[in-house]
Amino acid sequence: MNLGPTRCARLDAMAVSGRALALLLERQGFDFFAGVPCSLIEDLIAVLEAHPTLPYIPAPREDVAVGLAAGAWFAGRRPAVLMQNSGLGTSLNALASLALMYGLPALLMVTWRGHRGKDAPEHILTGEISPGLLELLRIPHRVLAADTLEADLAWTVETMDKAMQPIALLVPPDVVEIGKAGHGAVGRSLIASDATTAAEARPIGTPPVLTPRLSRLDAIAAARKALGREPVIHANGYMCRESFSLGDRPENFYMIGSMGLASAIGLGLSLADRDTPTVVLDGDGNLLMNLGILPLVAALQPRRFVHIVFDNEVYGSTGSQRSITAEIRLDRLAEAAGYRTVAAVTAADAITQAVRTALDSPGPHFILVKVTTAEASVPRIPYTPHELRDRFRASVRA
Ligand SMILES: Cc1ncc(C[n+]2csc(CCOP(=O)(O)OP(=O)(O)O)c2C)c(N)n1
Repeated sequence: MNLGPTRCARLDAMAVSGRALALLLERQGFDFFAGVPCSLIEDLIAVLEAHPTLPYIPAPREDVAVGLAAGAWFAGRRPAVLMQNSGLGTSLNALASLALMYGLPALLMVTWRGHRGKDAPEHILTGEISPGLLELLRIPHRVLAADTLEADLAWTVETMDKAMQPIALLVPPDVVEIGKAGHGAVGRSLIASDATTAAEARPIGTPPVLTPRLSRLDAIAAARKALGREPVIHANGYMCRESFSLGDRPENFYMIGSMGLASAIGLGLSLADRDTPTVVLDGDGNLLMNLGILPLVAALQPRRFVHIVFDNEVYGSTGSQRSITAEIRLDRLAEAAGYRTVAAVTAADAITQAVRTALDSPGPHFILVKVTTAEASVPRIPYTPHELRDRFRASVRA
């Protein structure tokens, strides 16, 4: 196989293919991968997802990936954690008080969104401070480049073994090809090698798998049919853009960062103003990142809280890497946590009806909407973060 840099069609820059990078990582002895996806390394993850021997575990949060890597290292593996630089924030404590404190070697492959100040608003500050964060943590790091790839990886292995701690490689855009590799199965090599697969292990009485019928765009349209002037918090990713394309309203708060926190914002709003119905449009990846919200909602019982999760079983916004929701039912978790009502729907009429019923009755309500992985081609939200803040607050307080 040619391991040299190849031409990247989408970025028109010299870049290494995901396959070549996976091979180099394998040659350096990396044999355990965990992370939360970023589109900058979607091809690498796609190769790992389908790889027969290199397990990739789709972690719900980056700090969980750091924990998984620690466990794998104890078992004799050489682990790598794949994360976007936004995940440095999410995993700061796991890095400081686990990986660094105990001295647990791992490669941190950190994609560098906001590189040189050119990116969407949510990446600018984090992009600027990413090397500084690694310096503050005293994590040795290099910026990965396609033409020094082998040397960079060799340095990483040597340094992590010598220093006995995590070592980071910052991956700017244009270094790894994107959009060429297809996606495989969830952690096939680890999970499928077990005697029992997660699907086979389902307890008797678990409801059948839900078959999605609608795209998320159509499902959002069906949900929105039931809405009046309720505030709606949208989870980050393409969901915002799709909802925006269906018709903008000041009562829509579009999150363009802070993955996982749409439900927390909605809960805060609902607790501060218990009479106004609050709707959260969440994603499966977003909810998995903050699963603790389910018992919190259940414990606090906000009566007008409507939590709708569009579950496409993938991290669609970063290249459709599989999440774990093909294996587990989020509505079952919400039910077990103690939401007052729980529904699971797939058809347009049923979605509209479920939202209507939820808005008209005491909650908290949880509505799981299984959708296909189809993604509409929709424009970016044109507002600045401050504009979004001001118009939303004004609409809530009106
Ligand atoms: C802490 C953190 N890690 C990773 C990302 C990159 N990221 C942005 S959107 C997204 C996927 C969200 O998945 P989901 O909620 O299932 O929505 P979908 O994209 O499928 O609509 C990811 C991984 C991020 N923004 N923040």
